[in-house]
Amino acid sequence: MPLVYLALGSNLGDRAAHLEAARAALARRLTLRQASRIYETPPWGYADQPAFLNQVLAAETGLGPQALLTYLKYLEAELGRKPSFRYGPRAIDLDILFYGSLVLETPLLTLPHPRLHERAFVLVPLAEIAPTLRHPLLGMTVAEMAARVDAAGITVWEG
Ligand code: PH2
Ligand code: MG
Ligand code: MG
Repeated sequence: MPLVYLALGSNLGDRAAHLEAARAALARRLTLRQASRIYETPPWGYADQPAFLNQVLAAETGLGPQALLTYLKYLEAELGRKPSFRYGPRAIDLDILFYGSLVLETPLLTLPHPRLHERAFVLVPLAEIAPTLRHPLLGMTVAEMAARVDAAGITVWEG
């Protein structure tokens, strides 16, 4: 089964509880293999919103990429996510970063995640659990990508 890497994010309500509920819900359909620590991260893309908690998970799943995406969207709704605007605040965000080394571009899903290499809030936790993972299109490892982004303001969240 392919190893998939998922990004979890929350910046509304009880952020840590949202991440915990997401991990528990994901474990119903995926076998969780690794979890990064939780990081508190400054909002990226749209500054005027609360800080996020972010975490990255590695998991095995029998779900194909599209079925996995559908499942993540279903879980976001089940966990209480309400519609917002692009890069805006959300109770829970579940994104696929990598699906094995699959490269895919469909109207609904692009893999690897098309902006992961720009995002310190993804690369810092990802580098903790998968520093040698190589981006199939960019040729760089996660550690190399993480070294190129500005990680200012990102801290391990101690609860
Ligand atoms: N998610 C976004 C937009 N901006 N910033 C941080 N720090 N963490 C996120 O998870 C995040 C964001 C849209 O998905
Ligand atoms: Mg996102
Ligand atoms: Mg998302």
